[in-house]
Amino acid sequence: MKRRLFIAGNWKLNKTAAETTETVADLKAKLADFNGSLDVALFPPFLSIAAGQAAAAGSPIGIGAQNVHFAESGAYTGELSAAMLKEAGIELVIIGHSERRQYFGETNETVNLRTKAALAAGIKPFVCIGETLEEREGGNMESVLKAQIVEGFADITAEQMTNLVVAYEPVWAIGTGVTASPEQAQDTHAYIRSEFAALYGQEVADKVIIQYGGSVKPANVAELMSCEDIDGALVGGASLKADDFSALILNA
Ligand code: G2H
Repeated sequence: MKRRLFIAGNWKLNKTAAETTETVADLKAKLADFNGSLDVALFPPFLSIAAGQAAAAGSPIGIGAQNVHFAESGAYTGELSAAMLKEAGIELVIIGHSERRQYFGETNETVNLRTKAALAAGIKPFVCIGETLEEREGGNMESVLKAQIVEGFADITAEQMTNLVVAYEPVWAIGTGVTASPEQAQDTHAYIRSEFAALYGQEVADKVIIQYGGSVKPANVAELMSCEDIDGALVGGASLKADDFSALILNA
């Protein structure tokens, strides 16, 4: 069963509001004849989101945030709550990207708390999982992914699983230009889906959208998307220019 693809662009710490307006307007124009056969979203930095929303209005491009805190309010300097995102019209959020795990102390537990807070507010989480090169080469890939799934998705209901997106991003393929081969990616996606089947049953697991992320480009997207268990892409570098991202969407 092939699920509806979701192609999303994670802009990370790139693009001011003015640059966001320009790029989204350009992308919207380039997608004027897009047939809407898949879902598309961009995740600009927080302060560029409003510009992205305004520029994307009337287009199929969703605009989301790159993080959300789990508390409703309190002494959490620098964080934003799910209610604040929702009030700003944000309905999509990335949670637990490997850069958050690597540089900002994000753990499976905090990923789980953030995911539950987003879902409770009616915001669709894009929950990132993935192993490092050391973990893969050490033979620990499956145990690392399993812990990320069991701990990161604890208390998430079967119904909620069909309202979120999982992004599998092998850390060794992020921003490095190295992409997992379609076979490597498919094998790992199938493993991830089997872990969701163990937790929720095959019927639910078959509905879970699992994106691939890590150096996805216009030239390799079609082959990756043709794999049975790959349901979209979380794209970094190749989402920054409208030319590249529109080509990637149209090639998917
Ligand atoms: C992985 C990906 C986007 P890139 O981080 O989330 O980035 O496509 O640049 O490897």
